[in-house]
Amino acid sequence: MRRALRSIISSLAVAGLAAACGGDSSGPGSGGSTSTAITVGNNFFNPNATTVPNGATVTWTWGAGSASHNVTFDGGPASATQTSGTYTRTFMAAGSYPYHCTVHGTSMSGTVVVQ
Ligand SMILES: [Cu+2]
Repeated sequence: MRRALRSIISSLAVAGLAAACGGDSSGPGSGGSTSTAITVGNNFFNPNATTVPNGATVTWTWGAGSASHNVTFDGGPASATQTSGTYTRTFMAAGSYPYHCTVHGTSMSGTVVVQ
C-alpha cells in the first residue's frame, strides 16, 4: 500500500515537471532569447544564451554592485576584468560563440548563436 502511494506520487511529480518545461515557443536557441543586451551579474549572464542575426552587435553591461567579471570567448577576444561598464562585440560570421568569465570559470558562462 505504501509502495503504491509512493509510485503515484513520483509519477505525479514527473508529470508536473513535464508541464513546467512545455509551452515555451518564444524563439530560437536553447535559451529562447534574441536579445543583444546581456547583463553581467554576480556569477551569471542574463540571458546566458541568445540568438542574433549575422552582423549584430551584442552589449554586455555590468550590473550595479558587480564583483570583478569578464567576458572571455573560448577562441578570443576578451573584455577587461571590471566591476562596471560595458563590453561590445560585433559578430560577422554565423556560428556558436561560447564564452565565460575567467574569474569564476565555466559556472559563469554563456553562448551567442549567430545565424
Ligand atoms: Cu565572474
